[in-house]
Amino acid sequence: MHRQNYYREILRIRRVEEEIIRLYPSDKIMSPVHLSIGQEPISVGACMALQPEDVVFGTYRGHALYLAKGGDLRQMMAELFGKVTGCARGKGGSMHLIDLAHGVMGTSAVVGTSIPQAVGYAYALKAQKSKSIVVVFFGEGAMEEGVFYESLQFAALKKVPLIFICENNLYAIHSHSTGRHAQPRHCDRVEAFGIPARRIENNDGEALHDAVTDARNAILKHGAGPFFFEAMTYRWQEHVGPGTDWHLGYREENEISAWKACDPVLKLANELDPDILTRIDAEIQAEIEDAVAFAEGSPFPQVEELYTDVYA
Ligand SMILES: Cc1ncc(C[n+]2csc(CCOP(=O)(O)OP(=O)(O)O)c2C)c(N)n1
Repeated sequence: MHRQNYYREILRIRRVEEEIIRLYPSDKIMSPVHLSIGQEPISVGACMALQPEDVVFGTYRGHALYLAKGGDLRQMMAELFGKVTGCARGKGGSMHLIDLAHGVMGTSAVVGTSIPQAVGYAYALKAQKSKSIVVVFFGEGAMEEGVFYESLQFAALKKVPLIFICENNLYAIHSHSTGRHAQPRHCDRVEAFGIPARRIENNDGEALHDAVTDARNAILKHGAGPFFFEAMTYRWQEHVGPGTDWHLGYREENEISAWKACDPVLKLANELDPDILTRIDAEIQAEIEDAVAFAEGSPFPQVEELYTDVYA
């Protein structure tokens, strides 16, 4: 894995979300935001193991995934601003990002819903004997949905070219995972369906990258699949919104220090040449300024568009 690119991709997503935090009080961003700061290594590590023709499905906490898979930053920013140039023509907001040209098939506000869609897509790829795979990302909260188990069952039965990635950030809104699962060993439960499952500790995007690379090879060369990875990670901000939530009392601020200690941004910054770091920072800053200016300068959708792309 190219570590400089890994660093750059993570930093880019973090700077974009820091800009969202900065802009949020201005009310220019027209939708709720579920920030992924802290969790970026998971999307980046996994997506760096994919090819452009592979596709991903995600959740409302989807900025990192959208950007890591190559989603267009201008269109994402315009979508957050509710502008017609946004990736969902300004009607979806932060929770409904999509960029078909780059294999981002969509993100959804409803917990668990993109999982069966990903299985169906992978089933279609298999029928077409395609040389690409599907990766679906979801939180550990989605593992409480019945549809998750139906999806495992069908995906395992049909051996679809799919990788399930559970981003386990320990919390669903304000409740800890241990208070929600009688059997907390998620991988054991998944293995019971006949799906190889592995837990990856410490927000380790590089280990996830290698695991996804191997899984992808096994799928495409040997018809293996599906696979499941539980990637342990941690959300630094509040569940929804631009702030932090330590004051709510459901988690302690000192819990974050261990996660910050394994944050690749700090770790890799110490390893890379300072001149390269400065250049990367400047390039990212310029790209973000351009995307915000694009969003600001774009029009809102016309009233006539209200019912277009509405199916019922
Ligand atoms: C079907 C459904 N049930 C409940 C909700 C409300 N809800 C929104 S986010 C969330 C927590 C999900 O937690 P997790 O899957 O762990 O993802 P995270 O937010 O931690 O990324 C819940 C229950 C919803 N959006 N959809």
